Amino acid sequence: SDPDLVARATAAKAALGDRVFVLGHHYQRDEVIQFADVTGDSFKLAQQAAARPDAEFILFCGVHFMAESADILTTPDQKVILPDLAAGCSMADMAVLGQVETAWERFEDLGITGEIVPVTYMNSSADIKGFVGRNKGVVCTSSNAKRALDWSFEQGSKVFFLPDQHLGRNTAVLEMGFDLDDCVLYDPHKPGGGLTDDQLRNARMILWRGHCSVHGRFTLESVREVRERVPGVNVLVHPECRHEVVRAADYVGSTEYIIKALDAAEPGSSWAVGTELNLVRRMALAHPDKQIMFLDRAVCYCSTMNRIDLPHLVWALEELVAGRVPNQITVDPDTAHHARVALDQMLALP
Ligand code: CIZ
Ligand code: SF4
Repeated sequence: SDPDLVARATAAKAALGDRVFVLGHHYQRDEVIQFADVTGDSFKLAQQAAARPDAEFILFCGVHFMAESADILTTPDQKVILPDLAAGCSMADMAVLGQVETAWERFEDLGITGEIVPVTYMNSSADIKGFVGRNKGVVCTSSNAKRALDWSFEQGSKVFFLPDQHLGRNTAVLEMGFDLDDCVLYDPHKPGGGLTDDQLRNARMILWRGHCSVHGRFTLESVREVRERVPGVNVLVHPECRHEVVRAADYVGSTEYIIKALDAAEPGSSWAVGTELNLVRRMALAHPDKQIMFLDRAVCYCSTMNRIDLPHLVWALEELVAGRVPNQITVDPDTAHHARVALDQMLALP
């Protein structure tokens, strides 16, 4: 990275000292990660933000929904900053509150809301988490999705899973023994979600039609191709991948799981990893004694994660040094309260 920008970021961060705490998501660029005080997946970063009540500024190098979660979990005096406001998440954007409320009204008309527990993946807007909190549901991450579903099926007989259809389906079918037929796909762009009344009445999992634009691009063909090319390869994927990809893989798990698996892998072993490219490249560099490769060379970075680059980081830090607060992310108190209820329910899962 540009030595001048590195020097400016270093100087600005030193000038701010403990007033600023820089969080870096694993999918961030190396040029940004080098300035992170802590790295993690979205869940770990939310916890880390909450564990730093003395830091005046939480500089969040990640995407918008993560900065919102940090704002919800930190004190009112702390300011959460996202270095580029255009760093959104295409998956989170696939579930807009108005659409979700329309779906819920449909369920109400059918008289089934009493049996439905809404569950939202961490990768969703604060509005959606607030909706879930208001309706006695729970937030989940890719590492506790099964526990969240187990709890939900103790509360009701159906789950309305937002916004990632793949995480919902993979967890229900591969970890809980559901049939594919137990899951239906609610499409917010079709009248009535594209589902009949009977389909909704009979379903155990109502999956929202959302997906990750990075993980959703890995295909069964990617898995076949790498197995042919690299004999003995271990295929390791994130549960945001399509069902058939996860089924064909050898290992599936969250970002933190993937990192631990690669750290613990035998020297000389080969790994084809189906997750974001910045992370896979960093893991390959960290383990030159293992053959760590990307599951499909046609899939690339998360473009919104990559919006946070060194120039944006330098700008945000220098604004803070100058006494201004750039790009603050705030969640309105009512939404934050209900979102917090759903997040706390997750933290209380057995
Ligand atoms: O796909 C993502 O953005 C993930 C896995 C985020 C996270 O850290 O949970
Ligand atoms: Fe969203 Fe996928 Fe990017 Fe994660 S990798 S921030 S889920 S688009």
